[in-house]
Amino acid sequence: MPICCREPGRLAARSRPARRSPADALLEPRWSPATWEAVLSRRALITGITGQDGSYLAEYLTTQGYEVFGLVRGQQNPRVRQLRQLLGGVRLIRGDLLDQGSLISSVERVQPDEVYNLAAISYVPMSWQQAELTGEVTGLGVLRVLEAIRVCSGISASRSPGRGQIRFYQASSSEMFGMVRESPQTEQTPFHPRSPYGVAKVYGHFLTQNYRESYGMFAVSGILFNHESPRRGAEFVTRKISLGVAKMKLGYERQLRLGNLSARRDWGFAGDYVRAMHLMLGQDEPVDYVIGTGVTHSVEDLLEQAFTVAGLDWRDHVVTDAAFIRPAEVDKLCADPSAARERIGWEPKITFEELVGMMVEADLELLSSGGHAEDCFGDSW
Ligand code: NDP
Ligand code: GDR
Repeated sequence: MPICCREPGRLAARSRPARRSPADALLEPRWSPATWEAVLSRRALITGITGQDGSYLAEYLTTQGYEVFGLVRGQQNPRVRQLRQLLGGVRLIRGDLLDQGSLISSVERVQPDEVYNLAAISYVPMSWQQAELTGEVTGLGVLRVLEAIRVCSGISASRSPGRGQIRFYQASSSEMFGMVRESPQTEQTPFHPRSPYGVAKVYGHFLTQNYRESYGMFAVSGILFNHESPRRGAEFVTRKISLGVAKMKLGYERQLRLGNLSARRDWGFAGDYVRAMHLMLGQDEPVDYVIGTGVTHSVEDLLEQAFTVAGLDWRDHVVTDAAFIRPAEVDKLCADPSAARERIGWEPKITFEELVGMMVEADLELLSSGGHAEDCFGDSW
């Protein structure tokens, strides 16, 4: 007998947030009337809530009237206190993508309408150092979340989900395109991943598709290109540069050591990209989309822009260091986001120049007030 964790009539029993005005609705993306009705009282479970995207998504869904639950791992996760203080409305649940039981009991307890799987080992160079762990978390972790949803929904090969099924979003990545076969990349571009991280993401991507096809689950993947913000981890190149510029402007450091300056990426603003995740789950049919700006820049362009914001010349400060060169590089990525624009009405609002300016200004402010790189996560909430 299938295990069914969803209480009948739960949605009706829950307290509903106030209805939004028609004027608010005009500002909203293209949702069907059925989606509008359903969204009035929704619960979302986010894995990776302590990460960059998790924080923006939690904020965004809260403004949309959702009850937001976040999965946090570890006994002493340093970000838990920040999360509790700064986004009090979000409820935290202990769980780990390495632990199937914890995911089943999380889904069982929360009984979400939507699950966003953002948790991953997401730093590409680390995936060569800890390839097996990356496979376990970034790859098999997707299987465990999908299984938790399947088991809790009582779905089997012979029993498809009915109305009110849990909708699932998987954080797929442009790293799956790797050594690109065509440019710009669309939903049809074949994958050729160049890192253990990229390979694990391809597994999660195809598994999500497979659960959709095998069990009729509403499971989609957003193939997101690089997106950044003042909350970005300090190990990623945009934040490494914005922090480096701030340190040099304030006289704390004189040199910034980087790897491949000719790599090109399609960089956008994380706050724009979480709207795309939500939109994808609000459609009538589960469809995967490429999400990016359609504009590509090199690391050198990024340096030029960031140092100029602070009135500095990057050539006076940047040193290339072989320690930051990867065993296999992804040379150039550029999205073709036209399907997302035409079918779900998603468009980015922040340009590359605005993004870089925002990051450099935020780090100048952070460091001049005595803060540290990690503080940005909480301070900007
Ligand atoms: P971050 O690296 O900022 O966040 C990763 C999150 O995963 C953290 O909350 C981390 O929690 C959590 N996590 C790591 N391991 C586990 C585990 N074993 N169990 C539970 N949680 C775990 O990533 P982003 O926010 O930038 O990205 C979100 C997702 O989108 C990731 O899957 C990433 O691969 C993907 N992606 C990101 C893009 C980008 O440009 N930002 C582009 C395309 C895809 P903890 O605090 O405990 O470490
Ligand atoms: P990426 O982002 O690998 O694209 O993955 P990252 O910012 O790490 O690198 C972008 C490009 O910059 C080059 N680079 C450097 N990168 C870092 N981190 N540090 C350096 O010193 C440096 N010098 C040059 C890199 O070689 C690379 O070409 C991000 C992550 O968020 C993934 O989780 C996500 O899936 C993809 O974006 C889309």
